[in-house]
Amino acid sequence: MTTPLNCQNYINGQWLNAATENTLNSHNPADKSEIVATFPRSQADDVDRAVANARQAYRSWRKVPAPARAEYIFRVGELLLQHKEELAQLISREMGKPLTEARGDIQEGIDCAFYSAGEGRRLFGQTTPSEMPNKFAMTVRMPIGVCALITPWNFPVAIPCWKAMPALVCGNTVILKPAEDTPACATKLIEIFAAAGLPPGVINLVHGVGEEVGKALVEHPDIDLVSFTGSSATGAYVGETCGRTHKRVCLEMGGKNAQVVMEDADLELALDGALWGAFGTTGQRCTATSRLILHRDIKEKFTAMLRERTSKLRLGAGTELDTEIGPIINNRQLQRVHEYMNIAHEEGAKILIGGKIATDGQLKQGYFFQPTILDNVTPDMRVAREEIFGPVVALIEVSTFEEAIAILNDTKYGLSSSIYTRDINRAFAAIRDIEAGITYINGPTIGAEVHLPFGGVKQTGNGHREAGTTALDVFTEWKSVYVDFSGSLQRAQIDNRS
Ligand code: UN1
Repeated sequence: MTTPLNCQNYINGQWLNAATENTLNSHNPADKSEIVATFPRSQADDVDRAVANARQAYRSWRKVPAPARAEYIFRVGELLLQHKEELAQLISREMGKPLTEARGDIQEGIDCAFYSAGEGRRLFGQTTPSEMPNKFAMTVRMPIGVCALITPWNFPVAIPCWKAMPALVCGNTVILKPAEDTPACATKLIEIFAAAGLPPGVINLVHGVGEEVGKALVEHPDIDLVSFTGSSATGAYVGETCGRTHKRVCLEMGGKNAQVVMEDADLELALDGALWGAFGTTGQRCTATSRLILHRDIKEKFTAMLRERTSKLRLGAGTELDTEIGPIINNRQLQRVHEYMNIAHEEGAKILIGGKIATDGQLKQGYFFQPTILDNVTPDMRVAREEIFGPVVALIEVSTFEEAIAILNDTKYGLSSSIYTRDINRAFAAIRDIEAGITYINGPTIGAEVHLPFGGVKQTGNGHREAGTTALDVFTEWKSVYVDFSGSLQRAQIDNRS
């Protein structure tokens, strides 16, 4: 057992304890007796200090040429590559995901670094003709100011990266408030940003709990933008508060993603997709496959195939090489997932496999839940409507393509979606008719790439998209610029009309 990492806040280029000196611990979810890190339980005073420094730093950072700002982010990408293995070990230990997935988490951060940094030499605006003679018109992107980034534990490196990197390249300064479950991952990540030489105050880290640090940031009068990924309930509070206090806000919230398997699908391929989509990262992705919508002609066969493969999945600590399914992040989440089994049972669904807290051998040291398939699920059941965020997939039978799409869309969320079919016409009809921010054809619901927009429709988001060039729309505002070189007053809409 390694000694716990002593995490601190990072404010104005300095590592500091919280003003009150109160601390909290993070644990290894595969072995609850192991404390991974101790971190400050910061309060509003610490937030004030971070905001004041980020504001001060913003005054000069916004004037650093964007290609020069991007140089720092290229360096962060190189450092992440160098430290990939040790960071992956830490992610597996603190968050629980298997090492291969932990490497993927960091790789997503690396991809984001190189992609966002490339934007330093683009950040394109437009030029357009003026309606008046001897007048020039263009648009430029302007940074927004001080951004609060509130991030979840499930992608402790990728998500902070895909928020912070474009924010910084665009000329904003940032304060990261990471999830309470993964403070060590956030600390190591910010150490890397610091090692890249970013000027003091440009990136800051304030540890603590949502109700204290998150709240203080969201309500702070000197924060200009909040970017939040997390639950819909918290997102509603963040959105409401930002509306009241006139902040820019980008929200990424829940999902109830479905994979459709039509009767003409390649069933082996659909099976690989379903297993990865439903049980990858122990179902703890916003993009996880939570519903499998199966055509009745293949339902029985596919269900048997799925059950067989599910029964062979190996649970264990993420740090062990043969682990396929890691633990659930904490006891609260474990109990929540478990509670859904009662709900499923009461509503008439059948637990085909799994459904229990896993306690065999070493597993009882951690928060493990058996990969679970719920059968006989109907679209009105809670297990078909609510985000569970665990290794649980609900099977819903349909008779037609139209019914499949209608059920897929019958949710308040709209993040990711998938359909397996060999029929090109159905594939394109699905692309047109599915209500989601992401649609995969013959691929699982998880696995978004950083250069495409990421986000969802309906109650999953608030109209923004992170990643891709759309991240620039989150972290900049447009300015329209008119340059009149005629030397006289020219009244638009008037002087050019008779
Ligand atoms: C999330 O779960 O919030 O598409 C992010 C995916 C990953 C990102 C998931 N690239 O599954």
